[in-house]
Order: sequence, then C-alpha cells, then structure tokens
Amino acid sequence: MHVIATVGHVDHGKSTLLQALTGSDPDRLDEEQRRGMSIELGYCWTHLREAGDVAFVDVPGHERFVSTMLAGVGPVPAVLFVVAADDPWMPQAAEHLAALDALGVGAAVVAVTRTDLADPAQAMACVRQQIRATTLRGAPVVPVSARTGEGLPQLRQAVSTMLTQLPAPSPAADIRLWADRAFRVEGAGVVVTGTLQEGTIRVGDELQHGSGPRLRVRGMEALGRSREQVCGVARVALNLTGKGVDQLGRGSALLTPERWLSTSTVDVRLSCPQEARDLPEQLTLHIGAGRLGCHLRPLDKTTARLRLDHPLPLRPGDRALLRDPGSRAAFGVQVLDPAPAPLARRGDAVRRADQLSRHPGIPDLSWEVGTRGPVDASFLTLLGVDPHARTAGVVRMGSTLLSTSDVVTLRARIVDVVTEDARRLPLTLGLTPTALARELGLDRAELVEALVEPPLYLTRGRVTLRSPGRVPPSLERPLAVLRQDLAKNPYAAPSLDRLRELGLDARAVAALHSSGHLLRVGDGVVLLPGAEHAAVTLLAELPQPFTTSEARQALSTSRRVVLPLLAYLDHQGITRRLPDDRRTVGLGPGSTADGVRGGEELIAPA
Ligand SMILES: Nc1nc2c(ncn2[C@@H]2O[C@H](COP(=O)(O)OP(=O)(O)OP(=O)(O)O)[C@@H](O)[C@H]2O)c(=O)[nH]1
Ligand SMILES: [Mg+2]
Repeated sequence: MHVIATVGHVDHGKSTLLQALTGSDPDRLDEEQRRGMSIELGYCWTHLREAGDVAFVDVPGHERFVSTMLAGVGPVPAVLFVVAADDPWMPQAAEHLAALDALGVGAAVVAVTRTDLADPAQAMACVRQQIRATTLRGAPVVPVSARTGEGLPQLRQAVSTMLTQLPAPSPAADIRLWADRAFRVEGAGVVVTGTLQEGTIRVGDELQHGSGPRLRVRGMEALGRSREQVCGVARVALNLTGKGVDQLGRGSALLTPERWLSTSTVDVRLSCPQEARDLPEQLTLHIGAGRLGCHLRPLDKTTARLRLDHPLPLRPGDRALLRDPGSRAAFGVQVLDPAPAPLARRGDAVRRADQLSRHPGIPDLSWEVGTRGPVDASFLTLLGVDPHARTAGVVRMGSTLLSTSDVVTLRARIVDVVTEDARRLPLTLGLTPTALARELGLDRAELVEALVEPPLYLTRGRVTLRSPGRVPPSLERPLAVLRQDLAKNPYAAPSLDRLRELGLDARAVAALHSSGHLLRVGDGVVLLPGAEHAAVTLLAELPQPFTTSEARQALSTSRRVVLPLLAYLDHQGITRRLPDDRRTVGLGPGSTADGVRGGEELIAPA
C-alpha cells in the first residue's frame, strides 16, 4: 500500500479531486458537508494499476487548521499538492509548501485543478517557479479537472510513477505509529488510526504508549477490511485494549516495546534563514501527528537544544517542524541527538555545536561512538543505530562499542592508574577491574577486562603490570590441555582424576595458581583466571537473591564446583550469602569488598 496526503490552499479543490480519483468523499463530517470545507483529516483510497493500493489523507486548507494539516502530512511519505487553475498562488499554498520543504518532503505530484474554469498555463508556470527552490523541485505538474475528468488519467499515471519510485520501507523496522485519531466504537472499544511508516503490526501484538502498561492490538483494519497483519507504509485502524487506552489521542505514539528512547531534551539542526539566536525561545514542535510546546536554546547558528514539554520517542534523523504560532513562521528541524549530555560547564555549548556540525543527519555508529565514548549496544539500538554495522574505527568489546582512539586512551589510563597504585603500595596485587572502571568513569568492569593486554595482565581477578610467572616447562603441556577443556565449558572444573591424568598434583596446581595461570577456588577445584568475573555477570542476571541450585544451573556446572566457587566469591565480597543460604551479587550492607584504595588492597600472603 502507499499513502499520500493532499495539501493546498483552502477551497482549491483537494477533497473534490480525491473524490474524483477514489469515488468516495473524504469530507465525512456533517459540518464539513454543511460548510463545504474540510475541517478534519479525511481518508479514502483507490487502486492504481501500477502502484497498487493507494490511501489518501485529505487535509483542510483553511489557515485555522494548519495543525491538523501538519498532523496529516507529518507521517506521510508523499504528497499531492493541489493548486486551483483559476486562483493560482495563495497564502496557504505558500504556507503548506514551506512546511513540506522544512519537513524535507520530496515525493510529490502537483495537480493544477479546476482547469474547466481557467486556462492552467499561468498557474502551472507559477507553481513551477514556487517549488524550484524547495524539496519539491522537479515534481510533475499535471493539469486536471475534477468536474470534467480531463487530465485524471495523466494524474493517476504521475502519481503511480512517483509512488513506485519511493524506497520500500523495512517490514522489520521498529513500530512508531503516530495516532492521528482516537475514538470509541460501540462494542469494540478504542480505535486509533494513523499512517504506519514502516514495520509490521499483527493482531495480538503489544504496543507501548509512553510509560504506561502495554496495549494489545485486538483487531486491525486497513482500506476498510479487517487484517491479521499490516506492513508500512499503510493507513491502519487499530482496535486497542489495555489500561490507559483512553489516554490515546492525536499525536500519541504507539511503539514496539523497549525499542525506543523517550526523551525531553534533544539536539537538533535547524533549517531556516535566520540564525538560531534570532528565533523565539518558545515554539511549537510538530512531529509525526503530534504537536507540543518546546523551549529552544541556540548552540550556534544552525544547531539548538530543545526542551520538550513532554517526552517523545525520537531518533537521529527524525524530521519535524518548529512553528512560531505568533508570526506563523515555520522551519525544519532534524533530530541529531535525542540523548545529549547536560551543558554544565563554560564552553560546553561551543563544544557541543562542533560535535553536532559533524553529525551526518542519520543514525550513525561512528558519530555515536566517537562522541559518546564507550557505549552499550542496547543503548545504540534504542537510537536506531545498528550496533553490528561494520564501521572503520569502531571496536566491539563484549556489549560495549568504542572508538579505536578510546581504546588507546583508556589503556594508557589503566597503565597510569595501575603504575601509580604499584608505586604507592609496593605489596599491591593490582586493582580489580571494578575499581579501575570506577576510576576511569566507565560503568562496566567487563570493559576494563577486555582492555587488558600486555603490558597489563589480569591475574587472579586483578589488573597488574606484572606478567603471570613463567610456567615450568613440565607444566606447559598439561596447562594447554586444561585451557582447551575449560574453553569449552568454563565451569566444568576438571575432576581430580583428570588432573592426575594430566600429571597435575596438588603442588603443581598450587604453583599454577600462585603464578596466576589457574584459579583455585577450592580444594582440587580449578578454573581459568577471570572465570569468577564471567560467573558474576551470569549470576547478576538471575533474580536476586538466588539459590545455590539456580547458580549451578546458570553456570551449567555441578555442586562440586559451584559450592567452592560461591564460597570464593563470598570471600571476595563479590557475592553475599544471606541467612537462608541464598545469595545476592553486589555489595551488601556492611560489606568491605572492593575497597581498593588504601590499605585494604594489601592482601595477606597466600
Ligand atoms: N468547476 C470546478 N469546480 C471544482 C473543481 N474542483 C473543486 N471544485 C469546487 O471548488 C470548491 C472547493 O472544493 P473542495 O474540494 O472542497 O476544496 P478543498 O481544497 O478540499 O477545500 P478545503 O478542504 O476547505 O481546504 C467546491 O465548490 C468544488 O465543487 C473542478 O475541477 N472544477
Ligand atoms: Mg477539503
């Protein structure tokens, strides 16, 4: 399906032209019939041979209904711009054109209509002139009469050609459906209509609205027929159930749950002739089918920070319109960063403007990683940035992505911190990754572990500058075999028989433990160094507190291993044992674990 919105000056013949194209009248309200003008958004559809099903959103042209016009046009990818041959260029034609230009709409057909009333040549020349410097430049201009039908076949052809050239939206995209109407239907409940831009909605799906509980799609219609699933682009009517469904209205966004970042602060690029500092501070933002108040703070000539009156699900590249309701001036904004850091210090705004000047205007992994520093893959997904995109200069370490230059800088800082620690405390065994992460302002210890490489070593859970001791030649081979065994299943500690078979007696195990090649968590229970940290990551994902048996299952291991491992983690203060024998991960009240600065770092001789 395709979706097109009409635009154009009041009374220029938009609704009449749609009736001629589709056979149905988009003006469905009694008041619209009585007054002979559109007041609300209207909907109708037809089938074009080349383009297939085409749904139209008819907007009112009257100057009082600009917001309604924008709600109709906002989410729609293409427009039919209607100009009367007998009344060429009028204020709302100009206002609508400016809005389309600001929103970056490029897919358009211009219909110069009512050709039975006047020769269209002058109107056609005029409209070509007007669109020349806008995103509509090059759009076909087709003369037509809704009254006589002359030109309708050519108009259908032009619309088909324009639609078939549009890029196909992704059926797998996350849903963000901007509701343009919400109403109650006797017996069914709340129905919401909107233009689905991309993605697929199925009956039974759950959708999120704001921070409320999820809503369920009980039924769905498109083009007047009930559907089990609909892919964007499409006009859809959803019958929704769930708590809070009555809060839905024009401008509400229905979302794929947990895939969007809701934000009230957003950095944008402006497209307007004035400099940002000459714009009013209080403006109205029109985005999707919604509008809301916002406060604008200029960053430089062309970028600004917006504070929205309420949070919205936004991603880099989103287009919106800012309007000054007083002067009616409107200009375009492009979302660059929906999750900007606060501007706290002097010079922050200038630095921010410089970063934004390099933003490509679409979700971009290099920009995110280069600007934010180490960032979690799940956060990037919320921004619509593909964390798996192959990008030069971006390194993946576990779930964290960072730039190659951050890798170098962070490693150098770890070396500095570890060197300073060793200088202050000659008997130190090194710093835990958690402590280093805190020191470096990183939120993940795993990232520190991943950054460790010579001259840094991770030995017995601590980062040091000393390499693990040399392995006696006779133990090299058994150690290599053990490493292989444990690589397959890190918590399947070798049995005593297996250790014996490899020639590793208690003395050899002790030697490999104290030289940092093995981690002995209990009598005869050895793992690879670092296994304890990986275990903590898995245990932290369990519902807290967890039982020994849940820990055993999470680590796919046996009681023989899990009991000493948990005891070891308790001893390290990484887990905490509760009176009922369950445990929690993390610092509990009174725990002294991870007190890494100062004397606690000195570990008693083994
Ligand atoms: N003669 C003639 N009259 C037309 C034609 N198209 C529209 N009209 C007339 O123009 C007037 C306005 O038409 P509408 O279709 O309501 O205009 P509109 O653009 O939808 O107006 P708004 O929705 O209020 O902005 C009506 O009286 C129509 O009958 C046409 O091709 N020829
Ligand atoms: Mg109309």
